[in-house]
Amino acid sequence: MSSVSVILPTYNEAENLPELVERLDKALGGGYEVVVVDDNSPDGTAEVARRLAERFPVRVVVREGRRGLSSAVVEGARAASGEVVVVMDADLQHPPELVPRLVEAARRGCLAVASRYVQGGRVAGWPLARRVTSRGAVLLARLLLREARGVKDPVSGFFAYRRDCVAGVKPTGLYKILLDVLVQCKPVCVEEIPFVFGQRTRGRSKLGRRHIVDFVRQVLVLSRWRPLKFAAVGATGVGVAWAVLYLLGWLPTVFSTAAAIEVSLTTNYLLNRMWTFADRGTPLLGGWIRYHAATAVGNLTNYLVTNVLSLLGVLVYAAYLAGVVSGYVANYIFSELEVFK
Ligand SMILES: Nc1nc2c(ncn2[C@@H]2O[C@H](COP(=O)(O)OP(=O)(O)O)[C@@H](O)[C@H]2O)c(=O)[nH]1
Ligand SMILES: [Mg+2]
Repeated sequence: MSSVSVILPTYNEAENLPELVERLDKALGGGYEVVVVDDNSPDGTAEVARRLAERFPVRVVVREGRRGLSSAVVEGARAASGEVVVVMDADLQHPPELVPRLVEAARRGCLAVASRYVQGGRVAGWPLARRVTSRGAVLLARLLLREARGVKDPVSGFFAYRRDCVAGVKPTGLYKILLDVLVQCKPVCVEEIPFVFGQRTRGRSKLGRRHIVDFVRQVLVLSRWRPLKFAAVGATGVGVAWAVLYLLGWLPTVFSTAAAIEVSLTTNYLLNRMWTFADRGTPLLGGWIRYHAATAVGNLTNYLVTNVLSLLGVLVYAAYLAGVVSGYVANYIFSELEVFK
């Protein structure tokens, strides 16, 4: 029985595994096991791992006909025996020398995240496009997932936590398993430890465009599709506003538009409160007031766009639709961050 299990998901990492296991052994000394979860790599990674098992406490799990970093990590945690699991890439981009510090924080009951985006952490040698994509991913995760908001690098692939929890996670995406751990395990504390994400010197990255699409889908799933629900509620609000504009057709547009906005704002708020953000327990009146403040920019934009377009001769219903579309994105961001926090 070892108290720490290092989970190494691998796909074509035969060239990196020996150096990694040797450095892990040096860093940890003893009382650990390595669980290699290999998706039947054509380069013979599993064979290399079995040879390493003759000299080190290495176990090998080979999955046939399956791919996916996240599911490999969970299967590794299920096969592991340690109280704490460390999850890391097998390509030496995650320095094994950091593992003892992660383990120490995890033993204290925290989710320990090796972080590229706290003071002292960084990535080495990434082209601008990859930097921007990574920052965008962090931003999206923190905007849509409350559990990720306090974490500077919620999409790191290098972390340590209690095994029982990681083993029970249901992966919602292909490769950002830390997001699942944050949302599904709800750790009481997260400790971020800075590290430099190194460059790959051997083998090649498996990251592709489909992983970006998969990531966006994963964040939407974990957010329980909130942005889409919010948009659906917004669509009902347009119907409500059109009805008000129709009923108040005898009033000047500057007044009927204001009434249409106020009434639909209120129905939108009520629907978002009982559906989109049902889990937040937002107080009825206080939330309604904050919702006014949060949607003020969007509503003002809507009001101006609608009136200007209708002055220019556009049918008021069409003008209103254009106004609503222009305010939607600003509204959503304010609601996430200020109203339903
Ligand atoms: N078991 C398994 N491991 C994978 C899979 N895809 C990637 N990995 C491993 O996950 C780690 C990170 O992958 P990598 O391609 O280096 O991603 P990058 O560092 O973001 O470019 C490496 O150890 C890979 O071998 C997969 O489909 N199955
Ligand atoms: Mg890598």
